[in-house]
Amino acid sequence: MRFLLVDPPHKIWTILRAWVPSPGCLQLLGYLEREQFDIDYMDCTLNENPWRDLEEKIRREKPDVIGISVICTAFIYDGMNAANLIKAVNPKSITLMGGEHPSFMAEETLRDCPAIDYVCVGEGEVTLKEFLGAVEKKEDLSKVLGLAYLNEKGEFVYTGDRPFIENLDTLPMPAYHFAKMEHPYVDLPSEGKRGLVVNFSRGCTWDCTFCSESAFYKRTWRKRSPKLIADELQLLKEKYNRDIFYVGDNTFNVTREQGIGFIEEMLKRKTNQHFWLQSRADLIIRDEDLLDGFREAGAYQFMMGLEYHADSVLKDIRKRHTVEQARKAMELLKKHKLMVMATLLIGHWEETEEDRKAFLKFFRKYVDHFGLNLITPLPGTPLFYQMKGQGRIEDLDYRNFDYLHAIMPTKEADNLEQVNLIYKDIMRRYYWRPRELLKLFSPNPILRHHHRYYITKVAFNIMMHEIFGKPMWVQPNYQEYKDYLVERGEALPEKLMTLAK
Ligand code: B12
Ligand code: SF4
Repeated sequence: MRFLLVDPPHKIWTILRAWVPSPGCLQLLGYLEREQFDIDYMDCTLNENPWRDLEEKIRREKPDVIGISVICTAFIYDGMNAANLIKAVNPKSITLMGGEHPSFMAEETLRDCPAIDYVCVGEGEVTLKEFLGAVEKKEDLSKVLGLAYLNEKGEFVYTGDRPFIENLDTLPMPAYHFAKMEHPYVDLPSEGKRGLVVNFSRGCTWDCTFCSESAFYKRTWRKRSPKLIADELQLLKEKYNRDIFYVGDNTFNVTREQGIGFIEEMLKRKTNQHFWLQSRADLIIRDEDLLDGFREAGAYQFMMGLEYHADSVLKDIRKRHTVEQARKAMELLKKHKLMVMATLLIGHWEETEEDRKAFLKFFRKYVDHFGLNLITPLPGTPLFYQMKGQGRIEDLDYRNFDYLHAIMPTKEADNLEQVNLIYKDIMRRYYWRPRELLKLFSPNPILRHHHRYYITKVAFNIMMHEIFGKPMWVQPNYQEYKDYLVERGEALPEKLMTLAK
């Protein structure tokens, strides 16, 4: 029985133009390979003609089961379109979708897209293994935990929660050999070196209201041991020539021991690799004595979700740290020569222009990388249910749930377009300052490179879009599914055209 895992054609991240394989997919492949399943992988973002190549592959190889990965809410329609295309080409293929959004919205996903046979709810490895085993042996799928589907009567069935894998060290290494690591597109632009996104832990023990991660992992945190992390990084250096990484772990150093272990291992290995890690303000303060060690071990930047400059908002979103702690953490990182990347959330209900002035004043003093986002009620999060209950969600087109589009109005800006303009205005006010432009000549090579890249590529593109209406950048091989169907003319059933979102 042949299984194909598909990362459907979708836009890559315009802001960073990070074009990297999904760590979750590679982890699933590594697991299934160890279990000796007959598997294949297609990261459609890398294909010259993503939809056509997917169609041809299905027609040619007719995999028995096709898994579709959807890691962002914003990609759900891409996943549905892939399922529609797969079923149109080979109705016998069984389709199974996994990832955060379909997990939270399993019933809605199944009802909206009949081409999806099953949804894997939650962590994928064990569910997928049991699912494939049961399909192969024609066993009862209702016994496989973590599955959702519609039965013959059209009723929604959920087989029950799949327990989390207790020890992540029992997982094999992600199957990098399935990814096209040498493909010129596979990159995370940084300092002119070829980068990658990696992931070494799952979840987070805090409970910020907007966070889909702590909701998905039910406020738990599990991690790989520092030795295995270092083994993986060493492999990435030696076999794939990767020296710079965005470590996607929500909160890298939930425990001090994890930080200490990482520092010790990386200092021992001397691989001379560089890392952008994620943490929280309170943990940076707790681990002040480790910051030099982190730097020596290769960390060049900490990204923290500092969100806002007012304690009332931090309390409202349950950030569980204060503005004073945010300031202190930024100062400490500077003191220890680590760059500060702050992810920030604007668009709060009570927000006024005065607040935005104070917001800019507070953050621009310290921040090297300004990760400005619009607060977004991601399905599955407490914020989603809260906002839904209050009738504040005005846009339910999931394509826009990428933190860059307004989904909710504020008390003052009562239409979404106004909120979008506010976002653009803050970006302009932050980036077009002499101090920010000076970073183009910073002695810090990473900061200098990032700013040159950002200003010449991203900011310039946004400016041209706004002034001259030039299209926003998307990767050259990106194609909307609808456009593909038009290009294909009669070859696909007409019904598909109406399904294409
Ligand atoms: C890697 C990553 C990226 C990479 C994408 C790489 C890629 N090719 O997909 C980059 C850096 C480019 C990126 C960008 C963005 N990302 Co991102 N990213 C992550 C990150 C850090 C790690 C994901 C990961 O690998 N996790 C580890 C694996 C093990 O978990 P997993 O992917 O969920 O997979 C498991 C299950 O979901 C399931 N599963 C998944 N797929 C499938 C398929 C099948 C068939 C089955 C059975 C199971 C299954 O099994 C897996 C193993 O257990 C997460 C945060 C996090 N720590 O998870 C955010 C995250 C996924 N990103 C997010 C977002 C919003 C974005 C952006 C839209 C913008 C932004 N502001 O960050 C952009 C735009 C994306 C784009 N246009 O490309 C959100 C998504 C939230 C949501 N519900 O929409 C997350 C959760 C972070 C967050 N909370 O903000 N991202
Ligand atoms: S600290 Fe970060 S990862 Fe943890 S719940 Fe809050 S936003 Fe999510």
